[in-house]
Amino acid sequence: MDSTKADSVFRALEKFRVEIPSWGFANTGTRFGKFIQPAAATTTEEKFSDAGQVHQLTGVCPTVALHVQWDCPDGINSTTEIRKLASQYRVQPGSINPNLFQDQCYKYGSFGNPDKSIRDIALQHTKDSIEIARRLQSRDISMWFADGSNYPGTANIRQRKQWFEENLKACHADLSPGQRLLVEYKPFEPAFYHTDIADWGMALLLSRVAGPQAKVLVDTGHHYLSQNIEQIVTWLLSEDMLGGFHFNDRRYADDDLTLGSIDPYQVFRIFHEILYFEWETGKSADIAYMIDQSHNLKGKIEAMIQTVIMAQMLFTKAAIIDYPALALAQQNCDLVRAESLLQDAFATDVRPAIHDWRNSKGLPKDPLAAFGESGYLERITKERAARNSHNVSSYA
Ligand code: RM4
Ligand code: MN
Ligand code: MN
Repeated sequence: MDSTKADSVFRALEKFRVEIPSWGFANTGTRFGKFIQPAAATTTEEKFSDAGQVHQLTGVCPTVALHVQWDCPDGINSTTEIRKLASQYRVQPGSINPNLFQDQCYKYGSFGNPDKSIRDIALQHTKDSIEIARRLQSRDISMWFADGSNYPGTANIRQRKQWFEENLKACHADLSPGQRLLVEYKPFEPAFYHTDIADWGMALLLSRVAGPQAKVLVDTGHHYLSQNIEQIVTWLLSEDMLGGFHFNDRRYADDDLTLGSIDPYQVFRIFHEILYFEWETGKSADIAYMIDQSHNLKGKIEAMIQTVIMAQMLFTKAAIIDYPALALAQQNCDLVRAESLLQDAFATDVRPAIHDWRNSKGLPKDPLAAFGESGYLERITKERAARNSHNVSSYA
């Protein structure tokens, strides 16, 4: 790799940060059951500790996403404890995720529930989550809804849309000036006939109705298989409506596999569109990169580190695309040249430059190997094995 490209890799790594999810360290499973890992985190403290390890070894994960129900058992009152954990483990609270799907009252939906008293409970929980975010100085409140229906004719879809609009507007009114409401979409699961926010268009419309601080969140696993995700990304960028990502990979549905494990070129194409936008417009895209994956069988911390390494690799590969040449090739309809510019960048081995960057930051050249040698896994396995030997009931 020539030195100009190596410089581009360095510059890209300087600005690339990715948030890791607390629930990625917990025992999770499939709808058929859970396989317990002896080293998995069960308390919020353990999740912070594990996230701190990932950040210490990679240097690029300074924040951890929290799910209110799983990580803030005392609601707003949990924030004192969380602040303590954040300073102890040197990783800050990141996006706050209200949980509008696990309580029994949400059996028939949250914001879309025909029962107003349930919609109000969901609204109050979201307002509490906004307050939690405020106290933790978290910018983003990430809204994912399990709302939907399983059989044709069973839900008034139009009416539910209106209820969503009302509640989202009410949430938006509660935001502090710097905060954002991120609206995530998902085409199916857990509902199998309709989902209230099924795609990016619905998320976009609802965000616009909610207010200017609402943006769309793209979870890479939340699309039909042949969907062109990077096109969605470019459209949202051009509308200034792309707020964040939940990165993961999948082969079939919302598989939540480690990033780039199935289709690294897909992630590269997404990064390419973002960086191309920045190059062309001179604006920097204000996007929260977050990981949303759950590892049933892979070691939790190793899987997270693996994803972070992969994300850095794919981001830097995109960062070395020759954009002036690409713009010219596109203008001239020079198809092979244009496509080759992407393919050449993707085929470039960026790892030596990434190693140099890590070296320059005093970080281990190979974070996975460093983790293996650290003894951390052996220690937590001993400490946590007994508690993990009996099943845990909450999802994460
Ligand atoms: C959903 C969605 C949300 C995540 C939950 C746990 O499928 O991806 O972002 O918070 O899972
Ligand atoms: Mn998600
Ligand atoms: Mn998901």
